[in-house]
Amino acid sequence: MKLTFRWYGEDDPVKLENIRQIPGMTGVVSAIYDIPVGETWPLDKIIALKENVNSKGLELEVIESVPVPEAIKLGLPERDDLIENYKATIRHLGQAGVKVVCYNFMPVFDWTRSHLEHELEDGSNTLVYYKNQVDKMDPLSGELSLPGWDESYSKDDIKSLFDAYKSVDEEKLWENLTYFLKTIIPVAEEAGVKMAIHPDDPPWSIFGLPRIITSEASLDRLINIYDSEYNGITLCTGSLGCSTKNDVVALTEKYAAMNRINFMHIRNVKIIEEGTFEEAAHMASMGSINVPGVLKALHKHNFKGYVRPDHGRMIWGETGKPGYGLYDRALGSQYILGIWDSINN
Ligand SMILES: [Mn+2]
Repeated sequence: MKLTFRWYGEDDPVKLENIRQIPGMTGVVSAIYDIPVGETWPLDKIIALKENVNSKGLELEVIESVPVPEAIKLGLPERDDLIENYKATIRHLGQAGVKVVCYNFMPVFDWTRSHLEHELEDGSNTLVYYKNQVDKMDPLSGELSLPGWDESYSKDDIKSLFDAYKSVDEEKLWENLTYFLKTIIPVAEEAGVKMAIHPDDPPWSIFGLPRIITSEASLDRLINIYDSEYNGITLCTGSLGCSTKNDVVALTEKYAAMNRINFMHIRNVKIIEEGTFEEAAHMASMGSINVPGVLKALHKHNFKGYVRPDHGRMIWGETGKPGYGLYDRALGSQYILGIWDSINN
């Protein structure tokens, strides 16, 4: 496996120089953040990003994410033009040597939590999802300030988005994903860029919006839409594993054997009860995820792909982007490498 670290560009308080000093780190996972969703990423901007990363001794072989515009998820008439732009972005990424693109197909909201700075017993801060609190939130009230959510949406924007999704149930969303993948994957194959869908986080419907990448059955359905290793998965242990319905070790074993895991996100969550969880340190005993079991499954199938420590807690007084501090993710990466080394030896 190749160990990587998510980096949010020059504005990230975590610097490339810091990441370079983490033992075993081969590269960063990043994106271009100043291009509006739906527009093609220019080749020269991608190359500039890559050269900057390479100049600090790190690789840039994974992009997370190239966002999928809502019009594609909704199946609106303008989707064909937007898919053309997406194809052009994939071609440019391939030309710049990018090997994997992580994306998701979640309507309106990306990952969702009730709090970003919940204090744990040891004084660290973590992201949590308390079902009773999220259930009380009303996105149409105009007062929703969902932590981490894109606040550039106005109250009117969100109302019209919710209206638009009234005619998109799960089956319709699957149709729109199928339409997207059948057009995109042949281009990804040509460009040498493996697509890796991120599961919905959390893996259940929120605010009445459809969510479809939530379980083994849905991952099976996804990979069968287009039979190619370029149509693969980001297996995120925390996103899938915050539901007791998903056995992440079994899922890793299954999709690694099929060569459909193009990217691994490894993190731990502590399930309080179904629908409520707290993110935890990577060490298995701190939460509900059998991280060593996941790594053993990858090792058994000779996994050569990219792995990154997913969210960490905020520790040692660090401030910054919730879930994406330096210290706890660095600790997590060493836990992952320690397990990997001990399996190897
Ligand atoms: Mn993830």
